[in-house]
Amino acid sequence: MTPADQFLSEKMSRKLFRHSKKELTHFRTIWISDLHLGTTGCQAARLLEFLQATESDTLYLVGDIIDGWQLKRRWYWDQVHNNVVQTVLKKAKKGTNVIFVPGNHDEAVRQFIDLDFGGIKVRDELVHVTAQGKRMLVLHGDRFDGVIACAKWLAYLGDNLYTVILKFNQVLNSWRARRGLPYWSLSQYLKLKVKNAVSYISSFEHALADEARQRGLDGVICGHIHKPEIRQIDGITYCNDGDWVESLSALVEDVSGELRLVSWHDIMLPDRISNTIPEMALASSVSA
Ligand SMILES: [Mn+2]
Repeated sequence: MTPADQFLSEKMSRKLFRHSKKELTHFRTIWISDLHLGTTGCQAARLLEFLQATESDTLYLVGDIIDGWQLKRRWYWDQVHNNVVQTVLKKAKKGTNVIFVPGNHDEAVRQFIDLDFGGIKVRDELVHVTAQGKRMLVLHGDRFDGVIACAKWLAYLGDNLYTVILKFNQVLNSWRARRGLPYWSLSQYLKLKVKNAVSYISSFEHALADEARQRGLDGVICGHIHKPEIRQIDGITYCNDGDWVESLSALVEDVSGELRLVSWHDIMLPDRISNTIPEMALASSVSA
């Protein structure tokens, strides 16, 4: 456990004390996805706080829960990751209807579709009916990636990586110049890709809304692109529950059937102002 983890878990114990049983925030339904447990990117301590401070009749795990792709390359698993899994199992045991819709990073679980274990139902996709009678398609969303899938990762380029790319660009072009080749801007190329990433997000959202429309449903609930969102697309309600790497967000349905996004801040620090879900960091220096 790193000092940072230690700090978070101590903070968590204090929060748990504050969120004694009757203070649990109750929702009819909670959707979370893209936890990426098994990677250092997963904000497991905050996720655990969220899970322990909330309760729901139904909890949907909308894919990319355990990152099998990353775990194959590099094992990262600590006590907090264990606690997250145990907390979910305990919820299932205590009567929460837990439904796991696998994503592309936990596609190994897809062989268990339609099976139940430890009280958790594994389903490929399903229709959730809200308390207002709205019929919502629930699925991870990777099926709609299409050929432009890789472009989205460029949207996550941070400033540091951008700096590295600029340096690499210089080296590359001095090499090209020595060979009499014309200047070719890698950074220009990547900027174009990031613009494509923006249009990727938009086309992803439209593709999912279209799918719901074609099936005669009222809306769709998905994850995958790590961009929390609720919006109307041509009369279809598009919801994305975000992720637990950057946005620390969940989609929730209250008892009256209203859907909304909540962040870790909203639940754990409701008295603080900074409770807005951050826009996905489309590193301004890159996209500008
Ligand atoms: Mn995914």
